Amino acid sequence: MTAQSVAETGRSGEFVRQQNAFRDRVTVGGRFPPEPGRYHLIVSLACPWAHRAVIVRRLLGLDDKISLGIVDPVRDERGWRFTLDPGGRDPVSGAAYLSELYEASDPSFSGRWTVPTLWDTKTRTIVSNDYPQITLDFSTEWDVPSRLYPEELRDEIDAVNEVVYADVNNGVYRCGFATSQQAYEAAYARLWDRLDRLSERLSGQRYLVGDRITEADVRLFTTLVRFDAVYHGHFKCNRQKLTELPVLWAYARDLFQTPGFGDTTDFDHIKRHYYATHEKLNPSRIVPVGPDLSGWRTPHGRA
Ligand SMILES: N[C@@H](CCC(=O)N[C@@H](CS)C(=O)NCC(=O)O)C(=O)O
Repeated sequence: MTAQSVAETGRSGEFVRQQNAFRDRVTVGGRFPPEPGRYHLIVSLACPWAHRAVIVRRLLGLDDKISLGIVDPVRDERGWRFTLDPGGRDPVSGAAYLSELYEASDPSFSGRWTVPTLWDTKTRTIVSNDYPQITLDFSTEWDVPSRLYPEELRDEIDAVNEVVYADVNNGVYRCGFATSQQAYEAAYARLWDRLDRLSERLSGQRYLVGDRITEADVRLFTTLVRFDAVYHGHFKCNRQKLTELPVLWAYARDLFQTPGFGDTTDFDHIKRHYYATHEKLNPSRIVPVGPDLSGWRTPHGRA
């Protein structure tokens, strides 16, 4: 276990997520104004927090305004690598490792080099790795016809996001990274109680808030789409599979078929990342062949 992962475990064995280090924002009139072609969004397609930003960028039609950098799903001891790019370097920033961009932005930085990272090509610095704010700013600060975070629904979206984050998005990590039976069982109970409540909520409505897709659906989706492939087994979230939860399965598949969701989901990256990266949970690094993911397959999907 590295010093970094020790720092992420609380006294009774519960997983404690670190704070995000770069918290500037792209804002109208701010130090980093929204300018097409200026910013580079660096993601791992495996990572649920980064996947949010990829989906929102696509849903808002920001693809041609904000470029996308994709890292190798498997990190080495120096972190995320641009091995998928020609010559092993990100063509926009020139980096071989994401850590180089953290170092260039703050030579004294000593935290984790995380995705998503929003890089400013003009000042050659990281604007943000603050994933919850990155997607909200895409919706509100760029000139896009957006209904993902409409003012009249913000309170409700924020309230749903808060519990979905605590119990589901981060809840699966709290199950997987618990280092005591008690911490694991507490996280497991919270996760399943919340999934049951979300099933109930979605049994009477197509989307989480209002009558169209919002930021809240994007955030729930990124955990649900990874559920059977990694969280059910690798993180021991195994009361049921998503495919055994009729309401959530139908909801997730409905979203998967919507352009921006299924077409940004990469099950190969997801599986290779989780099983090969968390050495403590899976020392052999063997990536399981199953489960059968063909239930997701759609004309838009990459499954
Ligand atoms: N920045 C947040 C969320 C983003 C995040 O956790 N990204 C993961 C991938 S899913 C990452 O980049 N991890 C790199 C590391 O832990 O070294 C955090 O640190 O908790």
